[in-house]
Amino acid sequence: MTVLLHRENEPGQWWREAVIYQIYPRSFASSSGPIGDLQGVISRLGYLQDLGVDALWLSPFYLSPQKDAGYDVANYRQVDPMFGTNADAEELIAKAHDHGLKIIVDLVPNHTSDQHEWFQAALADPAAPERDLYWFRDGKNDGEAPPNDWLSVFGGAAWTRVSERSDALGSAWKNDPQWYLNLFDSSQPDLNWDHPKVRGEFRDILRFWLDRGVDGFRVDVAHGMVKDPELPDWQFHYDMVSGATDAPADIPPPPQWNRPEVHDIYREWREVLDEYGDDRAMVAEAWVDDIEELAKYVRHDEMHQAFNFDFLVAPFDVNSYRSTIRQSLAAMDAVGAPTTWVLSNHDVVRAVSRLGLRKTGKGPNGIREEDEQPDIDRGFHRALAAHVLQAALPGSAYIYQGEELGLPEHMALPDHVREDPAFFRTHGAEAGRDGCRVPLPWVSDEPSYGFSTTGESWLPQPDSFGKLAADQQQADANSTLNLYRHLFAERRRLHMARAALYEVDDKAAYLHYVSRLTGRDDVHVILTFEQATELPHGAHVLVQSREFEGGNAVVTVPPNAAVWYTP
Ligand code: TEU
Repeated sequence: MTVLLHRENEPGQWWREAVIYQIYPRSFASSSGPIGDLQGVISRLGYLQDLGVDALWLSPFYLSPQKDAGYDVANYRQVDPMFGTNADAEELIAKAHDHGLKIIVDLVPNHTSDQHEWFQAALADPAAPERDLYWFRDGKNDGEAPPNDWLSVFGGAAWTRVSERSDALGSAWKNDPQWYLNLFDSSQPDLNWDHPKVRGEFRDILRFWLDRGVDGFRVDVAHGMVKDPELPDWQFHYDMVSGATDAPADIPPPPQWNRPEVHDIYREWREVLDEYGDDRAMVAEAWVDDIEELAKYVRHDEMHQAFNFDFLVAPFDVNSYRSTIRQSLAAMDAVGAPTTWVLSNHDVVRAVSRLGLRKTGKGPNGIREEDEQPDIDRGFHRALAAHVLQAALPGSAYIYQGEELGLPEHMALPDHVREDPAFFRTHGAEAGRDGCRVPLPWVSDEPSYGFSTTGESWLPQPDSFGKLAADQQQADANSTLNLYRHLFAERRRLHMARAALYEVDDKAAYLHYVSRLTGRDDVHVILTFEQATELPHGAHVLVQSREFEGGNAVVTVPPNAAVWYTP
């Protein structure tokens, strides 16, 4: 039985079909010392163009004390000297465009850094009007206890007592009864989005970067910005990644996550973007618990895309993948938005390692030597297969830097080099995200594998990076890198992103789809799981995630593999 899951689209705006490559600037390439920078990115634009991606999303490069690797912004209009200058950012935007690449920058509106001038003014004086721009509240029990019981995503309480800060320099600070809200680290105070000044400031920040030519924004914690102003207690378990909660059904929804009022903000922003035409886009990072809720973020007058984390967290099994793909397409089609397909980012264990664990799905927050070690061979094959499927699906595909090299997670980082606040705030119970943020290997026989010109790297790289370095893979026709290049070239040539998608045989132990587009032959896409399957006689293979025998009468696709073919 064949079922239509998604109709063919007319050619549309770039973001409806793009492969978007995430650059984590600290770890991509460095023209200087141990930390990556914008000139490093500029030096590798040719590589990215050759890879065949359409757009780059850069994690934050703004002025920041780097308490959360730049997701703690002290000045939204200034490039941190660690990454370069504003002139470098403008050069990057222009040169990326010359290479045919769009640029998406990260926007972190839920919180600022504690070094932001607003927060510094708020700390300095309990009567400062800047306190209203954040969530300062008197503590309970004469200031001894936090205003409510909320927990930080990174561990511990979500409130910090002003008087405990050594830098709260106002004359009255020692007696300051107030606490401030930080849903993430204490260095990341949450902004008060009910305040018109906050709203106005971010509209201006959007314009600032739009005027410099960026093609869009990735919006951090897009589901967190509005809080119930009553700040009621709420301490049920809420998994930030899956959005799942164990709160009983009769409990009110979370007072801090996914409040309906967030959508008003995105409508305002959409008006700003629309002033610049219909080619600039916003993508929501919103960890919400069902895809219909996610679809609300991409209604016609809100954002353009939302990260599809259901795909990322789906266990690697046929039923989970099948239902996630169906539901994702249905939910996004219902609001006219492209579906996105996300497998990795800078917050989760790399796909090669994650998919090699006994239990697949979202995976742990980091892997250490004493933890279960993945079967890297199996994880590698599954990661390639999942990406080959991903590139075939209609909509927009996200790829995290280094996935195209088949990089594993660094699973032996010594604790003393870790920087993720989640590691510290959980007192080491979670390893945290440093293992997926290790600087990329470019040249196998250079110090830091060619990551930096000085040979330094802010995190140590595992030995396995040597043979995975880009220069080795470039030279090897059968490398992972060349597979990805071929994959993206075929996706583009065959317009897979705008084709109709049919599901064939919803009972099989493997996935089987047909991509259909007026004017070209049907492309069949198969993803196997535990069992091998055979292709029909005479099938012409276009893309395969791993080597298997072709040309014989019977072509067998092994387990954990994906293939595109024409019958
Ligand atoms: O992440 C949102 C988020 O809450 C999770 O991805 C979280 O970081 C994860 O559960 C691990 O603890 C965004 C950014 O992607 C992330 O890098 C930032 O740390 C976070 O917001 C705060 O800005």
